[in-house]
Amino acid sequence: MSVESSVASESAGTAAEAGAEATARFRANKTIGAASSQERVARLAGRVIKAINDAVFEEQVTYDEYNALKSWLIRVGEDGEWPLFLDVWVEHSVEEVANSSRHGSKGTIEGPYYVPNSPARNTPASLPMRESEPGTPLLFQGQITGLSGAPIQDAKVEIWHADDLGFYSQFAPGLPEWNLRGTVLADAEGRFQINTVQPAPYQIPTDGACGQLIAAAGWHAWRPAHIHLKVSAPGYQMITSQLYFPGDPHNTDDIASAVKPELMLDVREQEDGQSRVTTYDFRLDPED
Ligand code: MBD
Ligand code: FE
Repeated sequence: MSVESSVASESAGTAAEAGAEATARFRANKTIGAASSQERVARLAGRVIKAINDAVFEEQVTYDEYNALKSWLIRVGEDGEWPLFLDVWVEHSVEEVANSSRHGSKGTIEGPYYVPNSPARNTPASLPMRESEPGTPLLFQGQITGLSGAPIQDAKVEIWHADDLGFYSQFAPGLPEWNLRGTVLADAEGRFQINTVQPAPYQIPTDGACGQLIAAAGWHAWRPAHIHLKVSAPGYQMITSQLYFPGDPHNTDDIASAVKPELMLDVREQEDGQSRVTTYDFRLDPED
């Protein structure tokens, strides 16, 4: 396939296709830890069930509304959108709880579109991309240190993001497998330089169950443009994060509630007027 035709054939695909892929990825990649104790299961499941029943009484929910909920939940599964639904509306609070005792860089949610084992390259590196990848070229650079600011050896940056049309490789048809996904190995001082293109804002699929809820509630489906990262080094806690671009209209109303002030990039125009550069440093907490 030529570069032109591969750009031209790129499309959103259907919600059910992206959902099926995200569901399969989750099943393949996430190992569920040791089962919780019976007490913990009873406590958590009991609270969630009680919260729903409380809402039924407080809102005087009708049978029509109960059946609408039932058919919608069935559809979430059929569309494979449980990963999307949970990562958009629930993961942000789980992340906040999980990382509340860290002292280093802030993290945020992983979302449904991470793929492990992306192609590894030494810094300075370009992410895998098409020959004429659309979008503004972006040099993303920085340094990975410990809490004291001392450089860390053998650090690496896993990075993945949407393209200039807002599509993720492996979750939208017509894109090369590893497009705009890579693992960059930092130098001996923890410094990295990554050439990529600036991602576009992302609209979650509107033709599936989540889109149906958004339309029915009069919400919007947008996330601000963002770069996903996992930064790690031996002896340190991995940080999962996302970085955002100043001025994006959805920085203040992200549907996934995953923007934090500490995650805003400072993006400069390069002298050529055609490309941009941004520097962001990571401080990793030691393993406990
Ligand atoms: C995304 O790209 C994303 O990052 C999240 C959290 C949810 C849906 C799509
Ligand atoms: Fe994303």
